[in-house]
Amino acid sequence: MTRLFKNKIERKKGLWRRVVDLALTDVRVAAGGMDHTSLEDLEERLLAADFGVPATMRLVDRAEEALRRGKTRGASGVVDTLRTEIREILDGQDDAFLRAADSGPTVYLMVGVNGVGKTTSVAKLANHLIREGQTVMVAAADTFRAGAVEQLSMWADRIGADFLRGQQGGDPAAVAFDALEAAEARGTDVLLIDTAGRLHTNRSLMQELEKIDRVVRRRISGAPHETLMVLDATVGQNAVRQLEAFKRSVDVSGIVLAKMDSSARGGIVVALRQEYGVPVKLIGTGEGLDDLESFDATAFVEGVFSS
Ligand SMILES: Nc1nc2c(ncn2[C@@H]2O[C@H](COP(=O)(O)OP(=O)(O)OP(=O)(O)O)[C@@H](O)[C@H]2O)c(=O)[nH]1
Ligand SMILES: [Mg+2]
Repeated sequence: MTRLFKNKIERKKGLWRRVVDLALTDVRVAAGGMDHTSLEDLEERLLAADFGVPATMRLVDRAEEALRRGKTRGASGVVDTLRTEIREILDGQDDAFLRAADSGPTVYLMVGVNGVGKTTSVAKLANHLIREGQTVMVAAADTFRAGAVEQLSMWADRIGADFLRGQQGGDPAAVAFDALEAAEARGTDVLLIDTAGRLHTNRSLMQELEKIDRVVRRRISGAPHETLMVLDATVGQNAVRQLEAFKRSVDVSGIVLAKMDSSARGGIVVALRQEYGVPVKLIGTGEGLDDLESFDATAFVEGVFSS
């Protein structure tokens, strides 16, 4: 498997500062003022920052253990322990890259619940790839919501992507199939398939998604090269439940964490990885085309505990 991104998506200056200030100041403050009596405080703040119960337990246990054994000397020791532990949770995260096909079109499937930012993320990613010199087709396999096809069509016009239109009310799996055929025929480098938002509790819509996935798998071996689940960073632990449910239907390979600009709880990145092993690959930092950045685990960990 070759890698698709030639360059890392540029991180905007100050983003990590913002993530840390918004999301993790409390955690940093708690860790910085750590002594034997404030483990509970640290635990509360980790939970509030959306680290989730398993990651929080793991981090608090380690901090406690380190304090008990006297391995660490007060605050800076705890900070070091937490930094190491979070880095370990995020380890192996190949943040900057998405998988690409060795030959033929690379296919990415974008999935998620309603309104999380799928279509916007498709546009942002397509825009980035076009700027890198790739030819890109976007397919509107959201035939359900009125206006969804037009929304993507407008983005495609604006960024210069090929566009494959689905019929309103038509079978989204058929749209995906047509798009695969067209991308192959035209020698397109990357095909991005946008899907309708669906609640993970709606069995028939999840079956529809499974069908789209099946069609893609049958038509092109190795595809989809990434199944990207878009999650809204502002919904907290709900995002973890959504991932859990979608993983039962499709093989989610990476996460696009949208709306990170409005989230006050960056620990969700750690929770998703700790609980389901799925890496956050991209983050959305606004509504504009340029508001997409690659997730950098090292910068994240440094950011969490730098002062
Ligand atoms: N602040 C912010 N807003 C975002 C981001 N990504 C998307 N949005 C906004 O979220 C809203 C929904 O975005 P869409 O891309 O239409 O979401 P969707 O998942 O395709 O929605 P459905 O197709 O209806 O399920 C829009 O108003 C977007 O501008 C982001 O990273 N930050
Ligand atoms: Mg959409």
